Amino acid sequence: MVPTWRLRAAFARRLSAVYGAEVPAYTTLLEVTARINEETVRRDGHPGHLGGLDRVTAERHGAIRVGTPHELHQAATVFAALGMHPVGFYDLRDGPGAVPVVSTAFRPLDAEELERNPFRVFTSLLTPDDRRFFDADLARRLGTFLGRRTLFPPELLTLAARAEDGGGLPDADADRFLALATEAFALSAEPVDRAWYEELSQVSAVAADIGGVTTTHLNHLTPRVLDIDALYRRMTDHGITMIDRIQGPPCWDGPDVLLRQTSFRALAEPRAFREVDGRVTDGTLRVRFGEVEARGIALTRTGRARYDALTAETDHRTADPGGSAADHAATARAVWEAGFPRTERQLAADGLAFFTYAPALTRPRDGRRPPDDLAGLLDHGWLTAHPIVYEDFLPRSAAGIFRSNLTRDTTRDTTRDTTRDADRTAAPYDADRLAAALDRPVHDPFARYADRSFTTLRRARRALGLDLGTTSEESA
Ligand code: OOG
Ligand code: NI
Repeated sequence: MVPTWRLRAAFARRLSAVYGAEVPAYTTLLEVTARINEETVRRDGHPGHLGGLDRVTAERHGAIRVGTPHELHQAATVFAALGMHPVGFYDLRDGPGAVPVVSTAFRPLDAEELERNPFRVFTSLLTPDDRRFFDADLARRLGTFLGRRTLFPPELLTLAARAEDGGGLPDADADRFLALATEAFALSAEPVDRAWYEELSQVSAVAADIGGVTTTHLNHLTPRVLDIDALYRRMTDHGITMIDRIQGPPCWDGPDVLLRQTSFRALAEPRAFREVDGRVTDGTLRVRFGEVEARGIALTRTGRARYDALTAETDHRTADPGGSAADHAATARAVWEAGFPRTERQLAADGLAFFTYAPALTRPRDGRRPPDDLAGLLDHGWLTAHPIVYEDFLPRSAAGIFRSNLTRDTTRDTTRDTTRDADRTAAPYDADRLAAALDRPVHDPFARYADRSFTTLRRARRALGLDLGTTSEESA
C-alpha cells in the first residue's frame, strides 16, 4: 500500500522529471538552486528553523490553469488523492496586472504532512462570464470549446477517488494513478488551432493558454531556495534573463516573512499549429517559464495588513518610472527598516506573525510565577517560540508572475467595472462560489495558522499553570 504522502512525493518527483525534459532551463534552475542551498547551509548552518533540509530540497510548487468549474472539480479530485486541499481564494482580475482568472492553492493542511512533503499547486480558473474581458459571444464559444474537451480521463478520476477514500493505493494502482496524473499535466503534441488561439490572445494570453488548447499543462514548477538574492545573481551570471526584480518583501537583515519569488521569462517552445486551411505547421509558443521562491514566517492578519501598508508605501515612494531595480530595493529596505519589527521576538510579542510555542526546557527558578502576557513569557525565558512557515501565495506576486510572462497586456474594459448594466460587469467570484464548484471547503489560510499556533500556546500555558483565557487569534 502506498500511503497518501508517498503518492504526493512521487507525483512531485515525476512532474519535476517531465518538466525538466520539456523545459531545459528549469533543470539549470534546479542545479543552481541545489548549489545555493548547499552553500547557504555551509555558511549559515542548518536551516531547520523554517523547515528541515529534506523538506526544502524536495519542495516545489506548480501552477496549472483550468477552464471550467467542472474541470476544477476534477482537478480537486486528483489533488485530494495526494492529500492536497484547496486553501485560500485569490482574485487576480483587478489592478494593473489583471488576468481573467480566480485561483486557489491545493496543498497539505497539517504540519506533519507539510514536513513530509509540502507539494502545492496554484490552480487558476478562467472567468469567461466576466464581461470586462469576454463579450457574450466569445464566452459562449469558449463554453462550447471547453465543454467538448476532457482534461482528466475517467480511469484517473476513479483511481483518485479510491485513493482518497482508502488513504492511499495498492502498489500497482499507485503506479497507474501516478502515470495518468503526470500525463494529464504534460504538454500535449496535439496541434493548436491557430485562429482560435489568436482570437483569445487578443483578449489575454492567459485566456489563450487555458481556452485555446484541448489539454492542460503545468505552467511552471518552482523549487525553494534558501538565499534568493544569491540565486538571482547566479542565474543572471548563467546568462538567463530574469524578470526585473524579486517579488514580495525586500532583502533586509530582519526576519524573513511570507514569500519572495522571482522567475525567468517564458521561453519559446515548439508547438504544432493547425492553420485555417487545415494544414499542420510548426510554430512556437511562449507561455511556460521557471520560477524560484524563498519562504519565510506566516503573518497574522495584523501582520499582513502591516506588510500591505509597507508595500503601498514603497510603491508610493518609487512611483517615478525612471527608478532602477536597485533604487527600488534600497527604498523598500528603508521602508521596512522604519516600519517592521527587526526580530522574531518582536513579531511574536506584537502579534504580527505565527509561531508555535513550548515551555522552555530550563525555566526561571527564582520562585516567581510566570507573567501572564506573551511578551513577558518570552522575555523572561518561560516560553520558546518557533516560527510557522508561510505555506501560501501572495496575490500581488502571483499577478506579477502572470504579467511578467505575457507578451501582450490583457485587454480589460475598465469602464465596465462600475457600470450598472448587469450584462457588462465583473462576475462576482468569492471563496464560497469556488467552494460550491469544488464541492469541498476552501480553507482559510489564516485560520489554519492560528489554529496551530493557538493549540501549542494553550498547551504551553497549561504546562506553566496559567489560565487559557487571555489568548486571542492575533496574540497566537
Ligand atoms: C500562476 C501564477 C501564480 C505564484 O507563484 O504566485 C504563482 C500562473 O502563472 O498560472 O504561481
Ligand atoms: Ni508560481
